[in-house]
Amino acid sequence: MQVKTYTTTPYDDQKPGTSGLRKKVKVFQKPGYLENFVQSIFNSLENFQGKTLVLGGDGRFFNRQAIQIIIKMAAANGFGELIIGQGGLLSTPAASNIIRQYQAFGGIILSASHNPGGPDEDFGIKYNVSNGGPAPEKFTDALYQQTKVITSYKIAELDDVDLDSIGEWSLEGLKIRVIDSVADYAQLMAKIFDFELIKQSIAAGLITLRFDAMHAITGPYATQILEGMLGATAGSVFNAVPLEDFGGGHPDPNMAHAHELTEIMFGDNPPTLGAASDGDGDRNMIMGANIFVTPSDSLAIMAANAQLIPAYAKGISGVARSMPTSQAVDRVAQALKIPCYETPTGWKFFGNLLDAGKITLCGEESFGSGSNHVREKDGLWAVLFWLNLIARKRQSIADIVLEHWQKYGRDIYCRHDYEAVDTTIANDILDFLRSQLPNLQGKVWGDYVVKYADEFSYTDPVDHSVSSQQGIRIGFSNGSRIVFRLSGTGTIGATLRIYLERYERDAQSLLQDAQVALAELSDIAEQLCQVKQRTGRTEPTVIT
Ligand code: VG1
Ligand code: CO
Repeated sequence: MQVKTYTTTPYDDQKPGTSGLRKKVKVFQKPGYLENFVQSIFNSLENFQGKTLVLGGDGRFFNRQAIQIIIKMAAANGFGELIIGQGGLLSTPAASNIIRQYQAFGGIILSASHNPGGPDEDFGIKYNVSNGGPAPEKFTDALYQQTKVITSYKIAELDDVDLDSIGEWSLEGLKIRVIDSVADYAQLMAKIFDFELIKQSIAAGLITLRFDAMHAITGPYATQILEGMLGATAGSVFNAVPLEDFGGGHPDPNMAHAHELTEIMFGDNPPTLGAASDGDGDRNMIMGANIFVTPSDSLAIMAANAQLIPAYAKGISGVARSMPTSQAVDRVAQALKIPCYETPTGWKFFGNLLDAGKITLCGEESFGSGSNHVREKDGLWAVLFWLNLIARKRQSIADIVLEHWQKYGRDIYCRHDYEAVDTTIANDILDFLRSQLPNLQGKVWGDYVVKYADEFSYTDPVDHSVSSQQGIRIGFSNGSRIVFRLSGTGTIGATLRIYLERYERDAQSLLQDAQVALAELSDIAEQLCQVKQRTGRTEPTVIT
């Protein structure tokens, strides 16, 4: 194999964020930019000669070009086998499954997830390790160091690979397999859930559904599973064809961006279940007729009912949630007498807990939930979980949620995002918040008395690694919380996320409107961080 070595100079902005490196496509197209990062990944790895690498992406603009480059670099660096999703497509959970199922050394996933795609929008790349999960911080830190000192990268002189034909080829000692992107994942889902029961319920007209694939990667997966295997009416899955620019939208499953679905679910004759997923298929939004289930509640309800799902029928060992996620699942864990872990934001922090068997289910407020079946969050898995649940319980989603609140109380929850804030202003806001922490305890605003105020730091219970500065937490004596943190996935300026949460036990007040119920906390948050005052904005960019 002819290998060429190119000299290069480092870029200083290749620090991976919450989920890999995300930049504008134009940045990734700069000479050597993608190559530097990929070579730095390989430079951070050891003992991968002759081993297998999985490759796939969410199909956004630049996916195909990037895959061809990575194939040649992986070959030049000594991988022995590449497993690639047909068309260069793999959803993030499917890629995680392929790494595990084929016992690959690791995988490179090309995605900027919920960020928009297209020539002027975002691209992303991340490395997953052999358990199928995102590389831990120790690895991404080492990788960042590599990007700062890189001097050359290697490319094998090979022809482009035909990504569209399923099959196996040998190219000068390198094995290349292009596989069906959906088949293995669909089989895994059929093993976890009671497909027969869901199918019967759909056939009997007890369950109707709509799934908004948002022109992103889950289109083919959802069509094959929901319509093909489970018999949902043709057209139940809409916006089902993946487009390089996601049809110009944000492929982010929340009521702000999945408005088509939201209109259906709050319109006349809504189906039993409405759901949407994101750019790379790892997020989910669950809706019932006239109701939106917050991701934090969804996780809690899944944990409380897990024994109704075949794969979890013997019980769950524990649960975990990211720190800003509401405490709803904590209450379930307490009732089930199982541990509940609080981790920093990002799926990479769940990997060790899952590997060690300490948890079975985990989730984040940002529309992510998952289990030990893979090492990524999994959008369609959550949809199938809810389908299985309503088929078993024969209840509407609204009834399931209300029953849950009646038993555990409701953690009324909402997130306010201020996007594209000037980076200096955003950092000043965080510094300003930090400066107040020592003096906040005992401070009173009406019914809200500050119980604790700190900056979240996490010690991994398995490898004891410490991750500090993971968000500012203000906890109140009535169980309410405000959390502030800066996003690690944005590509323009900084995004300030404010997470608001209030616990309600009173049966008469369970059905309140979240915005109304959280108005006072929102005012307190503004007094604490002054984002409106400092940016001149009058409201958040997105409320989810
Ligand atoms: C966001 C979410 C976080 C999620 C991450 C990746 O990160 O808040 O919960 O794990 O996106 O999700 P941040 O740093 O912007 O808050 V995805 O679907 O982009 O892979
Ligand atoms: Co995603």
